[in-house]
Amino acid sequence: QFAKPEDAVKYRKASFTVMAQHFGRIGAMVNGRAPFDAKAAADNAAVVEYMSKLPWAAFGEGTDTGETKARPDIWKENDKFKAAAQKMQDEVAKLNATAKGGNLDQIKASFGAAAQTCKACHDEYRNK
Ligand code: ASC
Repeated sequence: QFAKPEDAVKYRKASFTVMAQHFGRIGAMVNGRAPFDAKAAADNAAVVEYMSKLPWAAFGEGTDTGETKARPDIWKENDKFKAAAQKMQDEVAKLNATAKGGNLDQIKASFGAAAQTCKACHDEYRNK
């Protein structure tokens, strides 16, 4: 799938970067740093949901190398890591569904739940 481990590392970082960018645009609206625009929120949530599916294939065996903050526990307790990744994807899918409804209070709640799954995985599996 990836020619070199470094390619996998680059790919997963790139996909997280795009996801975080679009998640952050929703965050700005949710936190009042940007005006609420229901269409923009829904468009961004759709990108986030799509991107949330991509990084995981790039955490294969042997990709614990080079310029990465990924902690070895990802591979030592891979089932637990995969479950955490799935939880994020589930919450992000809910955020996307909520965003389609256009209700800011509901989007706030879904955004918070999704952000919590980002943080849980970072606390457990990402080096500072
Ligand atoms: C973001 C982003 C994350 C999460 C995390 C939530 O916008 O880039 O990694 O939210 O900060 O706690």
